Amino acid sequence: FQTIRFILGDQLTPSLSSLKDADPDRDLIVMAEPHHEATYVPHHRQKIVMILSAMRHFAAELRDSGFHVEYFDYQERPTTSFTDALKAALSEHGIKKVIITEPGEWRVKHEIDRWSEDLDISVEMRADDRFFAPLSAFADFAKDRKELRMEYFYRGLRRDTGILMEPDGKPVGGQWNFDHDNRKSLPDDVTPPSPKTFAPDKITQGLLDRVCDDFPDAMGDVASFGWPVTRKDALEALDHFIKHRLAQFGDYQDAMTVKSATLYHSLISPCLNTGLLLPDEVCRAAEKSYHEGKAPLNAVEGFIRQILGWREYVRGLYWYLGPDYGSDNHFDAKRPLPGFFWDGEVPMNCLKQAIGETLENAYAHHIQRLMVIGNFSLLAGLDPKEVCDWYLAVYIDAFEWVELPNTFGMALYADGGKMASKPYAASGKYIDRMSDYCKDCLYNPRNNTGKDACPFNALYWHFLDRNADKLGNNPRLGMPYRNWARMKDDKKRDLIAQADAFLRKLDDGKFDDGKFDT
Ligand code: FAD
Ligand code: DLZ
Ligand code: SF4
Repeated sequence: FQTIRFILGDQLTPSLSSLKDADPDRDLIVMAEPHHEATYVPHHRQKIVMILSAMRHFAAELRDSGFHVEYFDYQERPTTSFTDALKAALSEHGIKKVIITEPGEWRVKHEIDRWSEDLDISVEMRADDRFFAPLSAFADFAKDRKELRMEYFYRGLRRDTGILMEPDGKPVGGQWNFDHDNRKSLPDDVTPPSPKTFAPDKITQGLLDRVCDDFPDAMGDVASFGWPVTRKDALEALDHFIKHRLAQFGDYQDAMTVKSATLYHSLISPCLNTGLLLPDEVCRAAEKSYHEGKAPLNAVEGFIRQILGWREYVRGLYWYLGPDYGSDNHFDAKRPLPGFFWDGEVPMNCLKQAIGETLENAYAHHIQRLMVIGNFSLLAGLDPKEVCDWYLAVYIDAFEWVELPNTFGMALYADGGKMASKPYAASGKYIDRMSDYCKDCLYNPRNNTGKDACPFNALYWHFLDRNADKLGNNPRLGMPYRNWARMKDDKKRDLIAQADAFLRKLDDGKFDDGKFDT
């Protein structure tokens, strides 16, 4: 063999740039399950199983198409790092050249950047073209702009791709954004259909049987595992979503309910992020459903906006802002992550539901991630690094390029507004409006102080008050700051005391019976 084609665990795409001109006679495929990749955060067990199973299936498919694959699995051929695996393959086959597609995080990129010098080989790193926009497009967009907002990047990509565009260059339906239609709570008599799940095959079951013993520091339950692990599964999952869920996706996009952990969401993020599905085919399938009259525009635009808009935008932002993005701490938030993030034992029902479902399924939908867990972390002043590491560990779809901007930038505003124009801070009244969580909670979302007051309410004002120097001039927060200024002093004092009492209990680890005195 003349060249190694090194394939990473989130690069499971036959049309990958590093595979484009690969020849089974000349090129050796190398894939690895290094110890470090499974342990740099205590990943959810379902995440480890999904990635390793999908990798093993992909390797088998490459072998079926004639390639020789050197596969360093963690059981039979254990390695510590990608470098370690590459070294073994290089010396076994006497090869001096490696081709690889750029990885999904700075940490791995820095590791690969050392290969040429440290191993005395030639390394060709190719662009990852499985996105709509090359990285240079984001740099062009960012040039001369004061604010890097998603909406304008998204509109540019709508024009470039023609997705949901009229021939005259106008957006289909005459408007770019249907968000105002997409904020319904779920009516009592509506029950979302179950998502498509996939019974574990032999490869997946073998991993499920071993994961608890072999990765003792990993977290989360394995019982509910039903994730796609092959391209075939992924296409079925997409088809099922388009047929059975897309039409309601828009209406209930921001809703939360104890009745369903997934509502009408697509659950395709792990497939997109590992390369089992490509964003273009997903958006085109949704667009087709609209043109065939099977799903309304608010649903289809809302769904496409997540992929062509948010997903492309956060990827551009991650690479544009450089490897130090994630080291700021705009609000100087220092509170350690409470223990209930790891066991879901918390009396606040919204957190119990969102964290509990996360631990059970390695999944929570966007509004749970943003407006329940993220909102709590923001208001309670949790340390951004600890929060980001938690998100990177627990979600089936968590790779740093997408996890970090969402958590650090969008949910925590720890970047001081590089991503979001204001913090996504909200009181319990928002959660009550968008969910049925409060009905079964010890607390009352309408009360701000007193024993049964929803903790989010006082925390919301505490957050605004303690950060008034950093947020007071933000025009998008004019209204709440005016309300705060108009409030009577004794009411303000009560709210601050209520929040302080809650935070003291949190710090003392006593937040387990759900009762506290002001
Ligand atoms: P759907 O609601 O069906 O959306 C369709 C697709 O759109 C998703 O599969 C995803 O690929 C894309 N998408 C939606 N929202 C976003 C977004 N904000 N950024 C990027 N892509 C988006 N998404 C990840 O893929 N990995 C993460 O690690 C991740 N961490 C997050 C952390 C926080 C704090 C927040 C608020 C959001 C995070 N998201 C992350 C975005 C979003 O919550 C998930 O993509 C979504 O919940 C995945 O479920 P789904 O496939 O059912 O999504
Ligand atoms: C997250 C992860 C895990 C758990 N395991 C592997 C693995 O065994 N092999 C692999 O190539 N990648 C794995 N990954 C993904 C990497 O940590 C990392 O996010 C990607 O390589 C970035 O492109
Ligand atoms: Fe969450 Fe407050 Fe509602 Fe309880 S009352 S579920 S803590 S928002």
